[in-house]
Amino acid sequence: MSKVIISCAVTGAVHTPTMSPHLPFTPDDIAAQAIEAAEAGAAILHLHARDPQTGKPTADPDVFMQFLPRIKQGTDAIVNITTGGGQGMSMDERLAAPLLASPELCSLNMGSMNFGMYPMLQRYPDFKYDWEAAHLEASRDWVFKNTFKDIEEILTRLGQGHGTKFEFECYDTAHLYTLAHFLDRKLVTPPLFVQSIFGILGGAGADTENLLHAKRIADKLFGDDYRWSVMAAGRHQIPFITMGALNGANVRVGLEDSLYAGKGRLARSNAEQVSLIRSILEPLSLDIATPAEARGILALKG
Ligand code: KMH
Ligand code: ZN
Repeated sequence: MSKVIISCAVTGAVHTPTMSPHLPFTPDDIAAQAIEAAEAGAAILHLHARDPQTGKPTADPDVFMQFLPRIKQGTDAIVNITTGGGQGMSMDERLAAPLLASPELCSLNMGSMNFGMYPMLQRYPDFKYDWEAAHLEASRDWVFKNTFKDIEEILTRLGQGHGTKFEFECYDTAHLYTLAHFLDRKLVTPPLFVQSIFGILGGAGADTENLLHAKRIADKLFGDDYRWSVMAAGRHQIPFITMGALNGANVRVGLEDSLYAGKGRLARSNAEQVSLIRSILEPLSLDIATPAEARGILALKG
């Protein structure tokens, strides 16, 4: 059985500082938590940047450059930079840091969709920073835009231009068919790293049927040409990725996807979630891939 690659999505652009004191947002904290997550067993570090003063998601490449070199120096883990960015960011903004850093891996969202964060407003009556409530509220009328043209631009500029490979973010079965379309056009090269995502409002729900269906369709479309990974939002994170791993998937954890490490208990760090999934998978005889092994499995440029 192939080893399991653990990805860790360190901070993202969904959660806000009031939701957890452990959500890293300064360059120091992002670097420290990323390195600690790699030491705990994450082979891939998925990274967004945030304004160092307020924690608001930013696409500013200067901010990325305040933590990327430190992470590179402090770990051998694979760096994966977001191309999804956050609400209100243009394609040029979303591509600025990836084009500058030319990482081995970037996220690539496989379709436009609603991305609902506004239900979280009900749980947090008092926000520390002005932008937080507005950020959640704005998701009511925001389309996460990833058109065919956008996807093609990312594949051409980053993929062909820099040899970057992708974590293909598939929020529903339709996105697998879009990926198959780009495979037909030879704009993507196997092995494809397919991230099946469950539990985002606007995407497929966290139901076991969806997980199994995603695998069935991916098997049908890609055969041996893909490496599967699973992530799920909020409380679904650990149960869902465990089910995924038992069905042959790699897994993604991190505070981007869930702030918790157990029922009602905030994760104190990204590393805690990495250790938690390790402590579940290893007794099931699922071995964890090192960064070097993950590079081989995903055929990254290294
Ligand atoms: N926020 C996650 C559901 C990206 O950064 O491009 C998926 C993600 C997308 O990480
Ligand atoms: Zn992300």
